[in-house]
Amino acid sequence: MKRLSFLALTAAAVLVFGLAGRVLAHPSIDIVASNWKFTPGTITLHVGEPQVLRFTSSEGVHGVQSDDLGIPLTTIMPGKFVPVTVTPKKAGTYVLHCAIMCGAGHANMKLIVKVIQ
Ligand SMILES: [Cu+2]
Repeated sequence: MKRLSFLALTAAAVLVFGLAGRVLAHPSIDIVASNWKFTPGTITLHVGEPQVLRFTSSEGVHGVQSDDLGIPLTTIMPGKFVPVTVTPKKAGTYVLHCAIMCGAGHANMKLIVKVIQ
């Protein structure tokens, strides 16, 4: 009996925290911009699964934007994280170029987003 209630409690806890986790905190990926790259430079997302991208900068002001992925123009600055929630609709490889002119390496600064099923 004791063992059964322990199991029931564990199952309830897993259910509650599992649901809360899904609702309150989508999985997140930290992405650090610098002169002139994103780290990591490639991320992988899944179709239909919300994901929080937390952007920050270790050097300079940069930006991201993607109409295809529903990412509004987002300024990335040192000292703070900017969360952007993305729910990809279509599989594919999306190349996000830095959206804010940031200097000599700006044209080559990109984040590759792979979306898979
Ligand atoms: Cu730039």
